Amino acid sequence: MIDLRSDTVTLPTEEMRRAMAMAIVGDDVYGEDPTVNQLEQLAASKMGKQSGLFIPSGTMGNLIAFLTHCERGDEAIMGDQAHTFIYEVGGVSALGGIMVHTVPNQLDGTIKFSDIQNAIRTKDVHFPTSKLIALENTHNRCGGVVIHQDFINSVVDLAQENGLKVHMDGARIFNAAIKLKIPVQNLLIGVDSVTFCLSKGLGAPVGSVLCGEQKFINRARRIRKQLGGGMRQAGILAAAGIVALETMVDRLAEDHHLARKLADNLRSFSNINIRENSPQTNMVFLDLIDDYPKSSAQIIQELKNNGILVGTSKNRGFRLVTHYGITKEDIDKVAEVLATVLQ
Ligand code: TLP
Repeated sequence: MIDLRSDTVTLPTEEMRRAMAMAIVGDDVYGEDPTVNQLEQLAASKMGKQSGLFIPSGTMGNLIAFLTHCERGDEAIMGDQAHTFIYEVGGVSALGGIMVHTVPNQLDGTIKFSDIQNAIRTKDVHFPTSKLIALENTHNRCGGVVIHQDFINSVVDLAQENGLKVHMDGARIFNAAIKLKIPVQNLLIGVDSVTFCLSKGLGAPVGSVLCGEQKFINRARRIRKQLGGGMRQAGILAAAGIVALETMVDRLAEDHHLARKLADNLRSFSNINIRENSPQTNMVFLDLIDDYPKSSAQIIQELKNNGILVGTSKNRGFRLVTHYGITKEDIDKVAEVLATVLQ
């Protein structure tokens, strides 16, 4: 199968498997797993933060960040296309009693400055307290688009002026940094916390790291335990994460190149439109034109019959994600099969 549903489907490299087999481990709930400690330090230094915390998933990383920044009844501001709003099962509200205050995401993944400004509550006995602004980079639903430093800086300034914190859902922040050809920490200046994923384009089998100031991470560690996310000999997993950070970041450029190639191959097809802003990184979004007779479910099935898996997006759209394990030949085959299926 050529699996373009997500970069979450990547399989660990040989080097990761060897590192996992050889990892020196201990009980991480006691802080005694040297490999986890090494991963957390490495991750924090790459993000330009004081400390890191190894977490089973990106979803739990975002949840822990929200629970650490906010108390019950506090409000978190985020885009209406944010992963934290749409794809995290309402966890921050269900488990944290946190109010989600959405503002429209623009097509480029940003949010209008005035919309954020207007969403911040004044002090009034009737209102919830605004505590947090959450951003996402790259922005998944907006097309895997890159959020630039100037926008992030302006949000950080606004947050600081109003006593709010900023959390970055940086599940794919390395894709953004590679695309912009800048150190990842430049995208996180003044940002209070960031979650990034080891188990997407970086290819590790499991895990994300939450980074921030030491005091924040100390509190986050307690919340991870409260949620049942305290892992024991987790160095087996962290070992793959270290290999991911050391060997898999630069190659993300290949995924971006293949996504661009795929989009270029499909651009002349008359039954689909490549979505505006796509692809900037490793995601190609496309939509069936309105009067095309086949349903998206039908297309997905026909592609599957030909050994190709793609994801759905919105009503009549698809998401095709390039990643480690996808080759130039695969991309050519996808274009060839789509040409037949879309006739
Ligand atoms: N996203 C998944 C699905 O949940 C949609 C995917 O296939 O893209 N933040 C962002 C921006 C993400 O895209 C994801 C995963 C997460 C957080 C959550 O990561 P995990 O899957 O580790 O919980």
